[in-house]
Amino acid sequence: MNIRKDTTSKRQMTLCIVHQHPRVLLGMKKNGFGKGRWNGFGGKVKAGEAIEDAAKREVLEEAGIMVDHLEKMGVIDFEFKGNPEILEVHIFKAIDFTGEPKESDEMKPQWFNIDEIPFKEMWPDDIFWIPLFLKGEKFKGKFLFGEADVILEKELKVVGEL
Ligand code: 6U4
Repeated sequence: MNIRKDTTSKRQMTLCIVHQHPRVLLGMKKNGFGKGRWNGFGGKVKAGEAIEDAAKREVLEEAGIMVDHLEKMGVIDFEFKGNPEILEVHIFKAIDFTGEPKESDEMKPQWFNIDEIPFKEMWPDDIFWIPLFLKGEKFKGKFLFGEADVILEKELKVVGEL
């Protein structure tokens, strides 16, 4: 008998960008995955946790602020060649928050004008989907990364609903 073994698995992650037009709040990742890059706030969804709750928890842990209402803007699968784990990243927009952004062990928050987003110091996929995010469009996508985080394959489409 030939049993096919599917070795890929998906891990749910969150990513939240606070957008108070014309500025966005990003954080410089100080350690771990994506270190040295500006990014939204987020991380792994814990077992049994709702994705939106995970997004709020991560924003509080990493930026020290409480976001109340989140809008899901996109879902992107990130695959790294040779790694069977696919990151299913759920991207949220927050407008209002309480508290003052403050540096944590993981992230250093900073406001950027939307004309000055530091794409060169961000994940290379961000330049494709952040413009959609800023326009309020919802999107779905998939990126395959190779050596040195070079994009080998890219799929991105605007969707009516997620
Ligand atoms: P911990 O749990 O702290 O060990 P770590 O491995 O540091 O986790 P984590 O949890 O901070 O990672 O999550 C990584 C963050 O990076 C998530 O918010 C998802 C996000 N992310 C991953 N790939 C990305 C990509 N290609 N583009 C992007 N964000 C990405 O903009």
